[in-house]
Amino acid sequence: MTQPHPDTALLVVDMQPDFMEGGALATQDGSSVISGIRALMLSGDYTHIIATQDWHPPGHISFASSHDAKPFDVTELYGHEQVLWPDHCVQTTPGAELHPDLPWELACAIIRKGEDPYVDSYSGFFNNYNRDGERPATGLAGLLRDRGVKQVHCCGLARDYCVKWTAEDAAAAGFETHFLWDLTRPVDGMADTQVRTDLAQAGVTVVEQAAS
Ligand code: VGL
Ligand code: ZN
Repeated sequence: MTQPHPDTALLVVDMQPDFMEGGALATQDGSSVISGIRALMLSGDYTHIIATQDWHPPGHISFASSHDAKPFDVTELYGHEQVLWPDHCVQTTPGAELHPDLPWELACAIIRKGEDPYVDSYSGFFNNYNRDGERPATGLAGLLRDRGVKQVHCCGLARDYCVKWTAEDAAAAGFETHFLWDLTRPVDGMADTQVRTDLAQAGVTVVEQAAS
């Protein structure tokens, strides 16, 4: 792309130290996507750049420490599978900050998620299921529609959770959705094949190499 595309948005998901090397819930090599994402943000190709930020209160229901459980144990919550995570992205802690090496001044909005103490939230569009069997919206779909966005490009962390759920919800909401594979990193690299299958099923286009 050489011209900015007014109908395309870049969604930069959960680029926070807790998801990078040394962080509480590190992905594989998470910091290695910083330079490519910075380049995309600075490219001028995107009229709309939106960030998401995982932002949990202490004692969040997704934390193993809130249950009698070990990190990465899987349980059921409101009838759906829930992975129990190490404490991560606790509001106002350094690990929850948006990574300082990215140009956040170029983002037009930051969607915080996971603030409800009793509900997890992977996607930038909807929370995970709550006790009423609903997935409350964040308002991101409306924000994008109001700005005339038709296509979204998703990158960030983690490939197999928050970027995947965000991309699937974007496609379901009617946006033409690209998943910038090389600008994502997984919690579980063994899941890559399943992630590709799920994205294809959801109608998301995987772009192998966005960074140049
Ligand atoms: C994420 C697990 C828990 C993510 C957030 O950003 O992918 N994963 N919270
Ligand atoms: Zn989280």
